[in-house]
Amino acid sequence: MLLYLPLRSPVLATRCRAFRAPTTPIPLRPRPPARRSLPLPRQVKMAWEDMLHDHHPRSRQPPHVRQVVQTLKASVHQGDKGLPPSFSKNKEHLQVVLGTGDSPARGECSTKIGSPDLCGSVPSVSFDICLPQKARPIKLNPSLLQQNREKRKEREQAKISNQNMRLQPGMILLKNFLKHNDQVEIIGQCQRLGVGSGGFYQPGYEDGAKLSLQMMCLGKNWDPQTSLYEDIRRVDGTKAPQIPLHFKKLVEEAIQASHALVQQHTGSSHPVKAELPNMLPDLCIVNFYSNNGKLGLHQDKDESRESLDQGLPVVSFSLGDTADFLYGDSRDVNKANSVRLENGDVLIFGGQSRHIFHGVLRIHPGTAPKRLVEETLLRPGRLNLTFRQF
Ligand SMILES: O=C(O)CCC(=O)C(=O)O
Repeated sequence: MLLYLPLRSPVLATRCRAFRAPTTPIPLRPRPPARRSLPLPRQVKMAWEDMLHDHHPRSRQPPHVRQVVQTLKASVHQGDKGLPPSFSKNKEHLQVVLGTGDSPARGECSTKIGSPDLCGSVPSVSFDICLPQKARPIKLNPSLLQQNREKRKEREQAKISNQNMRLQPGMILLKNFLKHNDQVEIIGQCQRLGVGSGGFYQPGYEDGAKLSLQMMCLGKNWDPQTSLYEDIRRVDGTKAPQIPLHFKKLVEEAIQASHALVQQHTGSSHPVKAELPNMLPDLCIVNFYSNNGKLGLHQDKDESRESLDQGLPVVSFSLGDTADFLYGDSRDVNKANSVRLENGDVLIFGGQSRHIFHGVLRIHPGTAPKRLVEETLLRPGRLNLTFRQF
């Protein structure tokens, strides 16, 4: 905000100039960041320059460039003030931050300007959930000792799957359900889809506030601003990629495993599908949380009336770092229960748990299995996929 003051206060700036010794360099205007590994596209550059010349008439600009200016200005203004701690998924309560905590590292992103005709032109930045290949450390063959250690770890992980839990009616946690090869496959697919059209972006609202995560939707796009599922993403005019068949298969298997667990808990005459109905996913929201990512308490209630009324479950896959997941009957964080979601875990909430308030309180950095990170180059953080049926 050092940059910002002189522009907001032209009178002050003039006075300073009048009283300073002539040799003192006067910071008349801020400069764009000095270290840039990619040239800024022309429109973004124009927008940046326009922001610096706030007081100049903007009528020469087309509306889509004006919108970029507004977005940039919003980040400068609000980045300083801080934001209310939470907003909803329908704007009021999703945890949001401004700034680039979740943005790709410098030099690892590509900036694209969306089509102004389709979307009103907010620039989107493609995000790669994996580090570039060149960052991959040279891998030596593991020693026998290391191999044994890894095998032991895997055996211990397998035991964890016996810790499956029925957290409450309709809410099942399957520990370490996704096997290593499935995890590698999911991360690979999400990476490929995520850097393509309709891939990861940092979603936000018209006032410039952003969610503190990167998001990609499969099947249809979910828009935080409108709370609607749509064919075309409003911010850049792209279509959501399809849900890979392999993902659907894993969802089906997870629901079957949950039914078995419900049966175990409730006895043989209990109709398991009444507690946890079946679901055929046609929507998936993929979130990537970096170390400081979070998501405020909210309900998932933008699916169709029939889907919600029938309590068709949300199936959630967790990969990478561990998260503290909150859930409860109200939006009050202090009254919420907390459960750790670790790499490979699948959480299912349907039936009478379909409308729980839930969110992600924090990510535990460095908790992802080393082997998975080495193999996939997944960035530090957590990948979450939530499948739903519209
Ligand atoms: O990341 C998670 O575990 C939860 C994601 C979520 O609540 C959502 O996408 O609606």
